[in-house]
Amino acid sequence: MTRAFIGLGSNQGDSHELLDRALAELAELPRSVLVRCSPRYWTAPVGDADQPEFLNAVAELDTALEPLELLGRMQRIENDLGRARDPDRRWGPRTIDLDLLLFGHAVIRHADLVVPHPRMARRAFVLKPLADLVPRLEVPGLARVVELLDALDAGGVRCAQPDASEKGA
Ligand code: A4P
Ligand code: MG
Repeated sequence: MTRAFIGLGSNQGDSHELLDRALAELAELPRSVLVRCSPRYWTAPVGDADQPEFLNAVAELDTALEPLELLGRMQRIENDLGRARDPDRRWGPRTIDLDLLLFGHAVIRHADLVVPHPRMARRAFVLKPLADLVPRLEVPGLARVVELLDALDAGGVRCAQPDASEKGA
């Protein structure tokens, strides 16, 4: 089994519900075990600022799937959950986005899959939830998760655990 980390993001529809459904589908993947999920965070949009905040989290999955097979399964989950792609707006709003952040210690440079995820080191919305799970994990070729996070401004990232105060707001 290889330990993989998957970033989840949503800023369209009921984002908590969509993350719940994505996690339920990850838990059903063959030859895989969904180990745990990080806390969730509301995060300021990165790349294309003119869109709603995202709900972000990171899931830890033990899997015997090959990386490209896992990516294909993740893309099917995105499609199941109503992901529509706008070719003119690469970083625009989405119901659900699943990114393969890390796949064990693998470094993958394939036309359809780059791991570690090429933009993760500069994204607090990825590194904050990842640091909640594995702060001392070494990102291949870079540094420890917590070291990468410390180098960023994490101001646009706030805890979003669904609790009484949020529901009553
Ligand atoms: N691909 C290559 N490597 C990977 C990988 N490690 N994981 C390829 C997933 N996919 C990978 O992805 C485009 C192509 O990337 C795929 O065909 C796959 O073969 P996509 O999911 O279709 O498109 P996308 O997600 O819209 O594009 P991209 O460039 O992956 O965007 P990002 O980097 O995922 O950024 N701001 C906040 N606050 N929170 C967010 O979650 N997300 C984005 C999307 C922008 N801004 C955000 C957030
Ligand atoms: Mg993506």
